Order: sequence, then C-alpha cells, then structure tokens
Amino acid sequence: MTADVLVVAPILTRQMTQLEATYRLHRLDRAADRDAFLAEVGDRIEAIVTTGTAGASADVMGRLPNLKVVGCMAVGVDAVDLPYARSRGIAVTNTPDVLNDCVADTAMGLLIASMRKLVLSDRYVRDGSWVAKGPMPLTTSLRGKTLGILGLGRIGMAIARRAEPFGLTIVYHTRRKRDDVAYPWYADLVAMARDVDILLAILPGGPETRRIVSREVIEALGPTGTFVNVARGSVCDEPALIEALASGKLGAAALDVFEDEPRVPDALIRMDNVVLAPHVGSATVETRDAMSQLVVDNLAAHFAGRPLLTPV
Ligand code: A2R
Repeated sequence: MTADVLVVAPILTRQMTQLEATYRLHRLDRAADRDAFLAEVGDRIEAIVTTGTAGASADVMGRLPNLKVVGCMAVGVDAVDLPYARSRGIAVTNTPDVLNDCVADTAMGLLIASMRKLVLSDRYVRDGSWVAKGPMPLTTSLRGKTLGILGLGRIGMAIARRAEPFGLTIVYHTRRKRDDVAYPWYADLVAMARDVDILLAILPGGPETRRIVSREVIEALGPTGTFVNVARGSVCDEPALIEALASGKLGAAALDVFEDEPRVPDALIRMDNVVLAPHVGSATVETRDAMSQLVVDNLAAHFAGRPLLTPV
C-alpha cells in the first residue's frame, strides 16, 4: 500500500522524484490554506519530510494522528519539537556526518575571511580604493593564535583537523571532557573565551544552548577577539553581539546563522568588521544530495520495517 507523506519543506529535486515514485506526497509547502490542507489530508499522513529550517512543530504534528516518522534534512533538529515527538512515539531522523566536511570548510572559510579581511579586500579592488588609497591596511595572521571550539562533536572535530595545519592552537568547551582528544578542555566557557583569539560555535541549537554565547562570553573574548558562528543563531545573544561589535568590546565576527533568518539586523549589515553568509554551512550540491538521500533512505527503512539509519 502506498503511504501518504507530508512535505513540510522539499529536499533536492532528485530525491523528491524518488519520493514521488514511492509515496503519495502532500505538499504543505505549496498549500495556500495550510489549515484546510491539514484538515483534509492529516488523518492519512504517516511520515513528514522537512528541512532543518522548516522543522516540524507540535502544531503540525498534532494534526497528524497517524504520524510515525519525521525525516529532517539537517543534523540540527532544533526546529523539530522533539519532546512532543517523543511523547507520541514519533521517530525523528536527521542527516549527521555527511555534512561534516562542507560545514567545516565553510567554518574555516569564514574564519579566514574575517581575520584576513577577504571580503573587504574584494571591495577594495572593485571600488577603486587600491588605486586611490594604495595598499590595504594590514590584517591579522592565523598562525600562533588560539581557536576555542564551542561544541567539539562530529563537525567540531572536522574543523579542528582543518585548523591545525593553519598553525592554530585548539582548545574546546563541551559539557563533558572528551577522553579521545588531547586538546585542552575548558569546563567554563567564559574562561575559554578569555583565553582564546577566536571563539567558534558548532553545537546544537535549542532551549539548552539558547544564548550560551552571552554578553559575558562576548566581552571575555574581547576587543581583539573574533566570533565565528556556524551553529544556530539562537546560541548567541545577538543584541549583545551587535553592541559589542559596535562599541569595540569585540573585534570581529563571521556569521552563517542568525536569530531570525533570513532577516539579518541592519546593524550587522553595515559593519565592516563582520562577514556574513546566508546559512550556507552545508549548502553544496554534493552535500545536500547526500543529506537528501539520507532522508529518503531513512523513510525507506521505516516503511520496510528495518532499523532507521540515523535516528535522533
Ligand atoms: O556537551 P557534550 O559533551 O554533549 O558535547 C557536545 C556539544 N554540546 C554542548 N557543549 C556545551 N554546552 C552544551 N549545552 C552543549 N550541548 C552539546 O556540542 C558535542 O561536542 C557537540 C555536538 O556534537 P554532535 O552531536 O556530534 O553534532 P554535530 O554533528 O557536530 O553538529 C553540531 C551542530 C548541529 O546541531 C547544528 O546545529 C550545527 O552543528 O550545524
């Protein structure tokens, strides 16, 4: 029997084609009247396909009495209401590991772009400043600096491995010290921020980590410090960040994620000491293809009665 699947947000076209060939898809993402749409098809839905941004709210899942599984194309599932899913025994799958390299590449790119002012350099050539003003002011070397990684998991480790050959010293903060790495561990995030040149966040979003990069952490990082965020906008106190960047209490920031995406505060857009990216950590053709395939393969496992490949 063909199962009914609700598309809260689509995955890549190649995998949407696979889903269309296997299931009856119901496109909530295209519904003009979402309430009416859910009222009509809700009873039949057994699975959800969604993305890290769109997630799956308790409100939507609550309209689907036969929902069994959520396939989320992201490693971070903070937009899926996990406590609600758990309370109903709804399985949730994510897409870990396949995105480690690309997110780590993005993180290093942002870090280098910020410290070596690559975005400003580009502008300097294009707007004629090179001709008008001569050489650009000097920037800051990576070699010899200390990088504090907030969240040394799968992606954090991929970042650490890339950062080493750049001559960065690596330290980290997590809740539990890892016994399989030699990098110094800080039990206290503020203490780490005080000791490092760069603080890079790559930990899950959600209530537990909300604004963990607090005003205190930002100010401990200090006037010569750089903050890189490739985690979630929610992990940083964005108003405090903006204030610190504007007042010189923090040196610079490179941000791929924001509190209210896709809206980015004007203050950040106007700052020269900030590098911005539109949440593109994993956004390559190859990685998104692998992530989309993992969503499809998890649903296939569920409907075949096999163990899920990557349950949350
Ligand atoms: O705290 P631990 O020992 O469980 O270490 C995890 C750390 N972490 C935290 N660190 C400090 N305070 C917290 N409240 C906290 N919660 C979690 O984040 C671990 O070192 C790391 C998460 O690693 P993984 O689970 O392997 O996640 P992965 O694949 O590296 O992705 C991290 C996040 C995603 O959730 C997305 O939000 C973002 O990267 O793309």
